[in-house]
Amino acid sequence: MRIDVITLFPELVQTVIEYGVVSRAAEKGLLQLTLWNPRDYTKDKHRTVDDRPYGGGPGMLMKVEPLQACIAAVRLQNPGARLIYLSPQGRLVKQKLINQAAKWENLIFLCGRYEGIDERLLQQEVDEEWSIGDYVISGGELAAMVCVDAITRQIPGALGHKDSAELDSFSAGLLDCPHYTRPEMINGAKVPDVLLNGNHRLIEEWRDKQALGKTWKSRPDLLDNMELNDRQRKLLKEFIAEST
Ligand code: 4F9
Repeated sequence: MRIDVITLFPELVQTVIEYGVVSRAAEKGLLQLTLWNPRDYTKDKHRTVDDRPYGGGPGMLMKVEPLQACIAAVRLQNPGARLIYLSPQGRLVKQKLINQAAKWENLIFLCGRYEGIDERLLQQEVDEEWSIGDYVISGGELAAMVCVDAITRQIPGALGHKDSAELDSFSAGLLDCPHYTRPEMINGAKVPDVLLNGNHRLIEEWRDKQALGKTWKSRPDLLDNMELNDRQRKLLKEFIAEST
């Protein structure tokens, strides 16, 4: 998969492929990340990348011509890629969208800085507008890095099979169950007995029940659009009974 990112801070975005799963995916050739800086497409002596908004007011916008030239250069190298603009106005990014995008093969992320980008340029160039959540951050870079990481995890071969994407939290639409490691006792808090007994059927049942219970407690909205099977409904009923 090839992902191009257009950003005024390429050194920041580059760090997403320097660690962990994403770094190994890049080494294996599963992900090719290319960074593009609109500043390299300026023509004035000061390499200006911002411009004033029509109508006045505080804040600046990204200067149009360097951005246009940069996008054109990216499209030459990555034709047919979908261009995704990251902004709080975009479609909320959920696991399902990430999983779809991982199959698209070629992506371009456009990171805005300052107050954003001229509306006409967005209309003409952008295929999708995504948001990673209802908050404002200082630019699209951190959002692009979140998306690159999440998408890379879904590329076949990127994860070792022990942490395969199917085992991830959210693959079943539920939150993850709690996890425990050594020591057996931490400040008086013991590991749940079921995890120490080696009964793998009981352990799996406990984990499924905890995942359902955690989701019910913390994110009940996730259960609203889910069809639980008989076993899951029984486990959640037990969890609720035990928690009251
Ligand atoms: C982008 C916020 C994506 C949430 C970009 C300021 C942004 C954002 N999701 N905020 N620039």
